[in-house]
Amino acid sequence: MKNRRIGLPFLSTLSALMYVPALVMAEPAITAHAEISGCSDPAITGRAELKEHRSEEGVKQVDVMLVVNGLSDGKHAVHIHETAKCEPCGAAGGHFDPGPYGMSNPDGNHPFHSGDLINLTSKNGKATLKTTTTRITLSPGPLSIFDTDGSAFIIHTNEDTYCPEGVAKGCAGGSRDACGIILLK
Ligand SMILES: [Cu+2]
Repeated sequence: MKNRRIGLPFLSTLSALMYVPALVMAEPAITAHAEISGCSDPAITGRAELKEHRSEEGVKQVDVMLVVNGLSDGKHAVHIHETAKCEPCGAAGGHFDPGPYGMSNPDGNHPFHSGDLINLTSKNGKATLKTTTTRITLSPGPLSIFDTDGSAFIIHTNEDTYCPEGVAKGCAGGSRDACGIILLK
């Protein structure tokens, strides 16, 4: 008589019962957006999308996507500024930087402010930027851009040189071309 492996179905049922997969609780994505408008030029318009997710090690990261039309061709500094106000664009205040260094030295920390991003390059009046930052969060916490007075994007007239010789006038992009208040979706 052929040896029938009757034990196999039982064993596979047992091993399936013993295998308890780790509970992976998918966190709902936190997203935000901003409508971008020119500070004085109504031809400048755009939109920003932000999405917070965690790295494999659990670090909060925020993807930033920006599309802006109507800027002059070339590079433009982009930062998250400290206040959710765009009228006038100066009301957005300085660069978002809630850490202790930013509190004590609001201008001196460039390009290491929490809200410092990278340059946006405009070509034929169209500009897109895709970047990821670990310096801010959308969720509550010490680096949340949704603090008591909110935050806003500022797009500057010139490029961010990242101030290699220390902070000098205009090295972080100079005057302000466009602004957008950041809102949770
Ligand atoms: Cu700025």
